[in-house]
Amino acid sequence: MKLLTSLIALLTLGGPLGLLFSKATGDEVKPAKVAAFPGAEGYGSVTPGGRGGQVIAVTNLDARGAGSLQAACDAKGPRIVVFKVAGTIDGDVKIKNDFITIAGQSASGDGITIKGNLAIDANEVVIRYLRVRTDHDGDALGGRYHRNIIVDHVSASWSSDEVFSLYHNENVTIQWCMITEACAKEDGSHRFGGIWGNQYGTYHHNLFAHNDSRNPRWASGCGYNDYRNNVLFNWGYQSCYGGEARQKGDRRKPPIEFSAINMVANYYKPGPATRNDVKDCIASPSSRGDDDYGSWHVADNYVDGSPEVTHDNALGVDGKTFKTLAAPWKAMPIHQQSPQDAYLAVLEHAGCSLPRRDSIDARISEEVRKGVAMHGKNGIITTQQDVGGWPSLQSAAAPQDSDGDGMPDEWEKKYGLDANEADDNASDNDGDGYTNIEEYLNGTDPTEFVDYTKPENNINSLEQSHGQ
Ligand SMILES: [Ca+2]
Ligand SMILES: [Ca+2]
Ligand SMILES: [Ca+2]
Ligand SMILES: [Ca+2]
Repeated sequence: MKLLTSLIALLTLGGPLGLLFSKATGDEVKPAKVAAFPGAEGYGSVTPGGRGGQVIAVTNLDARGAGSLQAACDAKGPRIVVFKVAGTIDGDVKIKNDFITIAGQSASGDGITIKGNLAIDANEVVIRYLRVRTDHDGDALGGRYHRNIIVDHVSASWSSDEVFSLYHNENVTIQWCMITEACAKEDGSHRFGGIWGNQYGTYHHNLFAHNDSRNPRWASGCGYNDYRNNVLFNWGYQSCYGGEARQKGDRRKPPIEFSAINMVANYYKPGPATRNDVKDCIASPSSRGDDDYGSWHVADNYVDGSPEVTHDNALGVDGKTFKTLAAPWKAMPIHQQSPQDAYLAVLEHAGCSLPRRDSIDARISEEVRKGVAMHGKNGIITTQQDVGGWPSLQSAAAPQDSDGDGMPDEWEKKYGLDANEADDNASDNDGDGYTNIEEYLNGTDPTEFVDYTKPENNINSLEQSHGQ
């Protein structure tokens, strides 16, 4: 065990300012000076997204064509996508080009929902404050074989497979997301939360609710993954499993042939759909043979209704087909809370909470709080209509932005920028690492230098009460 721990320490060249060595590509990945945005934590926070690039406004809810979200995704080069509309986009969205920031928090009214799938098929991706509620087959949100991706405050629901799968990528963070209400295939199977597991992955303050299984399923050969302060409510027949050492037919070069998984300080709350025999199961590590065991560190998790497992998490890890990591592998730190504090913060803030939550997320967070399920069979649904389908979202006028640089007139005037010149959005007037447009999107002051490399300053500036 000591040898393994030392090996992991050697391989983990982490830390926000450290160099990450990308084993799959042989490239050195130099993290950006500051995190993707204030409050971005873990391995995906190294990406600059669309920083310094053009600002593209989404001006309609069309599935494609000029002014659509898809057109903004199709543009090449670094780009920051802002929204001048709110409502539901009826169609799939695919990100194929690298270096993009999608800032859903810039929408007015009730914000943005994609009624379809969102595919991440690119590197250097920042996605914030968006909903993906799919209306057809496949995962609501998915992506594989890419690098440097952070998904923050995204609500994903419904699907015929997994709701939200992001695995076999490198340097990924999934934080403050809601992964809920997997629907069924016609045969009633595959009401799944998600497949997660990336070579260096951070997952914190997410909510899984009303999914039969895969909450999450750790991918085979998923590499180093750190899962903390997440909340799981009302799983059906299985909570979390997977994490085998190897993926058969692994397409990564070279393949990743181990899984090292920290699951620490998460909050488990069984609900009315949770089968009796899995109510106190934190995870069931999987293996396809004696040489296929993953390594797991499971500690400090709270299991509602089971003081025994809460006291001794080992009792909540099923089976013998895994190795125990006596200590967690040394991951990039997050602002970690107790499971109880994380539970409260997640219920208040997770998902697409800006510009405001929709009725689906508001209902689900109340169901979690009360420990009830109002729809489907004990909360496990078959179709979107079981929960009333897509809520109608109110739009509202976007603030006046005369020069079209993404920063409203009023805001530019307040901070001494030029509301009639569009060349001032990509500069960093106070030299703190965030460009002026980012300061607008992050709700920070473009004239005030803040040292964001200090962990105490790396907090979400849009929702102060994250309990951090
Ligand atoms: Ca402007
Ligand atoms: Ca301007
Ligand atoms: Ca700045
Ligand atoms: Ca600033």
